[in-house]
Amino acid sequence: MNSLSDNDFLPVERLRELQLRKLQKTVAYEYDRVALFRRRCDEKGVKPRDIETLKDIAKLPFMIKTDLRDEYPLGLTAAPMSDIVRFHCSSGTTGKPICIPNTRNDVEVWANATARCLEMYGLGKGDVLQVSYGYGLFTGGLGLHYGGELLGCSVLPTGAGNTEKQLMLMKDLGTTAIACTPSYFLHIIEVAKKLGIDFRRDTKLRHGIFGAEPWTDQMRERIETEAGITAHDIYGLTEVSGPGVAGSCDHCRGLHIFEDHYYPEIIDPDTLEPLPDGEEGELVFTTLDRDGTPMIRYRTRDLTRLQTERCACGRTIRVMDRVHARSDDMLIVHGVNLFPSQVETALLGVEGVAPHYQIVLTPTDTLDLLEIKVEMRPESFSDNIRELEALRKRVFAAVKQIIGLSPKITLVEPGSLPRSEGKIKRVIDLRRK
Ligand code: DLL
Repeated sequence: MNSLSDNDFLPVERLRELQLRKLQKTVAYEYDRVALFRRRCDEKGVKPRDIETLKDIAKLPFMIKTDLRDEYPLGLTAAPMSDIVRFHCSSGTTGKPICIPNTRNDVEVWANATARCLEMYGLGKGDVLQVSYGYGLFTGGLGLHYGGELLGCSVLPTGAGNTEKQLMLMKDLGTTAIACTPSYFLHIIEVAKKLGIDFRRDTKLRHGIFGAEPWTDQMRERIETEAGITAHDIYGLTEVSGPGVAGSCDHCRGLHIFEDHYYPEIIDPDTLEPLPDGEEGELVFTTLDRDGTPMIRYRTRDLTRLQTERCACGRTIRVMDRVHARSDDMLIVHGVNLFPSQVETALLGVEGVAPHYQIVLTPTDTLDLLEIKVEMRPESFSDNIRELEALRKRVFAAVKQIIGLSPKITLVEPGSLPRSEGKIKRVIDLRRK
């Protein structure tokens, strides 16, 4: 066994002991150094010494994104500024950004988790890893970069964008794995088609490492078939480091959480009570090895479940279901809950349309108007009105069956909806303006 991944296979009791030790240390460290955390603990009447078992974590207060915004830029920093080697920030959609300072140790712990994740996908020395996530304040680029180097891959730091050049380098340098958002990879597939590049014939690409946004199992199959690669899921968030908090494994198709570094809980988002493994709710993380900005019971807003079954790969670290939705992604339309990923699932079952879509919600005097713009595939784009109407009806029926609402379906020309090099924006909700 490779020493990098030893903690993936620890006997469960030893893993829990390790987690408890680290949790106690983190809570004491945070209590000593971060005023907001100390105040909230004092209000709840809990002291670091009250954490005697892992279950006692439930006594601690939660942290939420607003705390990071309110304390922007450095109010939650626990380490001295002289120990900070890097900042990452995430802009969010509204208001102030959040800023996460990392110490050298934080960067190393993060690289360790990301390298283990890549190793789980089957990568190693000899692989050329093209990192096409954005470099900079976003954690995608540098996170995969450091993990890839630690594992011994040859990293090709292209960053996002400039797709034709990406494809040229992919061919010339023999890229075997690409890391980017799934929506950007769909765009890369389109550009490759236009340039007459066949991934199987012209490249050595075998792995795609996709994350930073939700993507469905149907999308995964589509990508695997079109590019002839294995599509792996990678999950993470800026607040607790970045990519590599969890990654998919071929045996379970969920995501193993590197829980010696990131302790997971699932809570009921309404009552905030912890839920047992197996039940779906909001994912909460406590960082166990970070010094710059430790996060204690950070509410991610992501909805998932921790699986109860032991994975056939032998790893003892727990598995969560793939994240298809955030609680704040949920749209309420005519009183019905709608997640964008449901629309993606429906579209991927209809021949003749591409998985590029946009949901537009417009207020009217009566019911809000739900419109879904869907791109046709080049081969089904024609002037034949009857054929187009038949396609529109097929899309309508597939979407209605899954979401239970009757949207206005508008078919649009191939390539006409915006593409993204990073996270894609699928919803335009004009009701919120
Ligand atoms: O997206 C970190 C990352 C970079 C992950 C590259 C994977 C690959 P943030 O910008 O802070 O960080 O956004 C974090 O993105 O809470 C989820 O809602 C969503 N997310 C991230 N990975 C996945 C995934 C990066 N694999 C937020 N599936 C998270 C679904 C994901 N959602």
